[in-house]
Formats: sequence, C-alpha cells, structure tokens
Amino acid sequence: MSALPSIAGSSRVTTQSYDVVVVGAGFAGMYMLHKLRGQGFSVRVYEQGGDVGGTWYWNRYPGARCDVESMQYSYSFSEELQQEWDWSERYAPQPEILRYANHVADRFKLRPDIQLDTRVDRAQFDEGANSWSVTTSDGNTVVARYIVLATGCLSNARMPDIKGLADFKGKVYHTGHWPHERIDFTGQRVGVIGTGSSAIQSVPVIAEQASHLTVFQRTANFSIPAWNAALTSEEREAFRAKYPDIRRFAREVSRNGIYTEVPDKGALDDGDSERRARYEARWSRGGLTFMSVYNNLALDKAANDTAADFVREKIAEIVKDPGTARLLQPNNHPIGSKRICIDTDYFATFNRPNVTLVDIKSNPIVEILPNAVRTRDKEYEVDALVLATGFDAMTGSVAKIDIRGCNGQTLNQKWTEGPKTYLGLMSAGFPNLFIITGPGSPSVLSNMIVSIEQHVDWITDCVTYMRERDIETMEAKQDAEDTWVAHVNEVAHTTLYPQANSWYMGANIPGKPQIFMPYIGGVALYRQTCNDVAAKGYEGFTMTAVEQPRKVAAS
Ligand code: N01
Repeated sequence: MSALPSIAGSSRVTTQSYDVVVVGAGFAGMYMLHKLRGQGFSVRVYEQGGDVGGTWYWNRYPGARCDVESMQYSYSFSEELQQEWDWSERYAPQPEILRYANHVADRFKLRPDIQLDTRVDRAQFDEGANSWSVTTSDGNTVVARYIVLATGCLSNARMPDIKGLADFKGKVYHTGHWPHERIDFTGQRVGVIGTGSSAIQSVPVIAEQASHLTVFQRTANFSIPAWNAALTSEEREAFRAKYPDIRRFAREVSRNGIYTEVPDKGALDDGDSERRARYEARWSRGGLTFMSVYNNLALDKAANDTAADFVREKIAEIVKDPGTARLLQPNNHPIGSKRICIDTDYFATFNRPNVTLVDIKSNPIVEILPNAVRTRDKEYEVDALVLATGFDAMTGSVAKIDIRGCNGQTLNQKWTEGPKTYLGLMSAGFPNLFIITGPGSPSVLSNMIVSIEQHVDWITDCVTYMRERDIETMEAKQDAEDTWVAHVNEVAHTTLYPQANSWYMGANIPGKPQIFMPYIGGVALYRQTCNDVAAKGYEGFTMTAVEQPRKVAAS
C-alpha cells in the first residue's frame, strides 16, 4: 500500500487517504501517531477537543490530579523525555499533566498531523477496497487502511437524568467537562452530586471557596490519603536513576503497571497487631498501593474486610460528627472493588461548618428546582451545581461513533450485550480496526500510560509485519474472541470486583449490559499473552494478503 502525502489546508475532497486514521489525541493517540510515523506510515489524528491531552483536556475541575504518582504516570518511550521533564509534585495536578501533553506534542512535532476540534462521526469498512472510509464533523471523508480508536476510557461524561435539571437557574458544571476559564465559587452555595474520585478530589477545594457546600451522596467510597507533596530535585534524580528497573517492573512484573513491593502473604496470615501495623504504615505512605499490602485483598472477602474495617475506622477517627462519619463509611462493596479514591483532606472537609453531607440513598433527590435540590425530605438551596456523576466508561466514546464493519454490521449492534473483543485490541467483523486500552485489556485497572505504550507498540509491530508481507487485512477470529471474552469474564469472577455496582461493570449507566469490562489478569501476564500471540504469527487473527479475497474469519 502506498502512503499518500499529508493533506494541506481544509480541502473537502473525499479522496484523501492515509495509512492510518487515529481517533483521539490523548496520551494514546499522540504516542500512536509518533510511533507509526516513525515507521513511515502516513497518519491523520482527529481530536474533538480544542487541544491535545484527552481526559486531561476535559477534566479541569478544582483539585483534579492524577492518582498514579507523576514519575510513573509518564511516557517511558523516550529516555530524553523522561530525563528532561521535571514533575513538580508527587501527584501531578491537571494543568501540569496538560502542559506535559502539550510539551510532548511540540517536542515530537506531532501537531501537523493532528486535526483539532474535529469529531469522527462515522467509519465504514469497504470490503471491496479493504479500507476504512472515515467521516468527520467538518463534513470531510477520508480513506484509511487502518483505523485506531484512541478514544479514552473515561471521556464520555454522563449527565444524570434528574427531573428539573434543565430548569436550574444557576450554573451547572460536570467535572468531566469543566469550563476552561477559572471558576470561583466564593460566596456561593454549591451542591455537589456524586462522591466518586472526581468529587473526592474537588469537594475539599470547593469547600474552601463556597459559602456553603452540600454534598449529595448515594454511595460512600473508600479513599486513601494522597499525602501529596512537592518533589525535590534529589527525589526526582533518585527516581530517574532507577528508571530502567522501575519501568521494567511496571511492564513485566506488576499487575497494575505500578512499581511497588509485591506482597508475599495474605491478610489473614498476620495476627491483628501485625496486620494493623502494616495498614498503618501504608496509610501513612498513602496512595493506590494501599491495596497491595497483602496478596489476597481482591480475592478473599474475609481478607478484604480487614482492610475495609481499617479504613472505616480511620474515617470514624477523622470525622468528628458520628452520624456523618457513619454515612461516609462505605459498607456495600469490598474495598478496591470500585476504583479506590486518593484524596487530600476529603473526610476532614466534613468537619467544616460550611459543609453538609446529604444521604440521597435513604432520602433521594426528587427534582432540581430553579434554586434548589429537592430531596424527598427537604430542599437544599444552591446557587451552583457540580455534577460529579462519572462517565459512560470504556465503551461510551466508541459507541458515539457510527462504526460499520463487514456486512454493514455496526459495532453498537455487535456490542449490544456488552463489548466483545479479542485481547481488547480487535473485534471480529471489524478488520483493520484497533482499539487502544479497550474492554478486554487491563486498561483502567492499570497505570494507563503503561498499558497505552504496550498497545501502541504491539499495534505498530503488527501493521509493520503486515506491510512487510503485503498483508492487507487482519481480523480477530470469532472463536479466539469468544474464548477471550469467556476468559476475561471467568478471571473477573475469581475476584471480588463483580460484587460492586461499579462503572467497571457498566452498572452506573441505566440499561447498559452489566459485564466486567477490563481484563483483570494483570499487566505483566497480559503483555506476555499479546507477545506470544504475535510470536505465533498473530494467532487467533485472520490475515489476508493483497489481491486475495478476504476470508471470512473462521470459527
Ligand atoms: O465518577 P464515578 P468519577 N444521582 O462514576 C454518583 C477516574 N478518575 O468521575 O456510586 C446521584 O466514580 C455515583 O453514585 P453511585 C477514576 O478511575 C481518576 O468520580 O452510582 N448520584 C457516584 O458517587 C474514577 O473511578 C482520577 O451510587 C449519582 C458518582 O456520582 C473514574 O474516573 C480523578 C447519579 C460518580 O462516581 C470515575 O470517577 C477522577 C445520580 N443520578 C476520576 N449518577 C484520577 O485521579 C451518578 N451518581 C486519575
């Protein structure tokens, strides 16, 4: 296949063609572009946002920062990049991560191949030409051999369906779609609906500004202190010196793409005081690695209860009002079965005189009035509303695109009962369409950048392999996909994760099929599986050479 030159200007000619169209210019899309271009492929990236950065472009709410430590939540593909970029804090704030994304775009000269403010509306596979026809929101249609969905897992903000919301007279903000200008809540009565990670990060910051903050909680969440702090240059240098080991561990040893100790025993192998001392030590260290104190916290309910009890006790110690403390103690899901939150002073914020917690499980929101939130028992007057109500995760952004594969089947039709992929990378019936960190891969259960780099490298190797052999199409075999989907499901059900009504399960979206979407087998094992598949000539995929009729994927 010959690559056509890059397009110039904003021509509406429909014959423009590329080797690869990439959808999204977040961390996945940017690295995909860099890597493919390095192999001589022509690439066009479409990004609906006004700049690069993906989730970090949209999630600008007060207090937004990454819950993976910044020295690890960063690209590893360029030694120069990881040596030259100075993260200022243990957990980078959103503006700094966005600056990093922009630095990467400039440093690797990615911008000429990225078209901003442009949504991909439709992608249709042409079975005669073995190519994708991609239509964008500016009315253009281009042709590409491959399409890569780098659409992000948490980029489709979900507006709650609450009566009267449209008639609210004050400002309404969604944490996942925050305005670009600085929002100052000084002197305002603010209502926050939702108590997931986004609320847990934003509530302490909003509480410092608002005259009064009312937090509407349906489900209490487990949160571990971040103990965020400035990074010294000595700390950064020490980390950088160990980067080869840290990156190797994250990729090849870890379950979640994070460098930390590997636990060697279960929670019940220790006596009460030893166990408590270990939890205390991890609480004092803070962060996501709290869940790796023991090796069975995600597997054994009795073990999990010991960690959950410890955190519930901490909440009771921090929150002065016993009734409020009780409400803030999660009690309907195992710790870690919903994404654990990392906070700065979240629980202590409820000791402030200007903060009220409202339990909307027992006292549900009935409607939004022009100036208030009305629950069954009471009205709460507010001037502004913050919806921290989450995302249509993992599939939401893909579902918005009208993707049509072989025989006119849409991806949405195929995924009616839940997403079906082979390795999270491809879906049978959709040749030459790759997904980065899609359902069926470790994705949101991991340090996303580790998983993104693994997928981008694998996809690049794959299309290079195809080019070298004059292979035109590649497609997941139906039986390989069925086996993988069953495996993903089976592994999930060996853990406690399916016990929570989480967005991992699609449970936060009414009507969404409830299946556990990410692959829980761990980053290292998954990488090895993908490498083995490639080493066996892309086992489980059908590849068709130029000028051969495309074989229907065998089952
Ligand atoms: O969203 P969530 P999030 N009425 O879905 C409630 C990542 N992230 O944006 O649990 C009332 O977790 C809902 O209640 P319930 C991270 O992976 C990362 O906070 O359904 N309430 C819940 O409390 C995270 O897990 C960072 O009962 C309603 C909340 O809204 C993921 O994004 C920072 C409601 C939604 O919580 C999502 O987090 C922030 C309704 N109609 C986020 N609908 C980092 O640090 C929903 N809720 C990288």
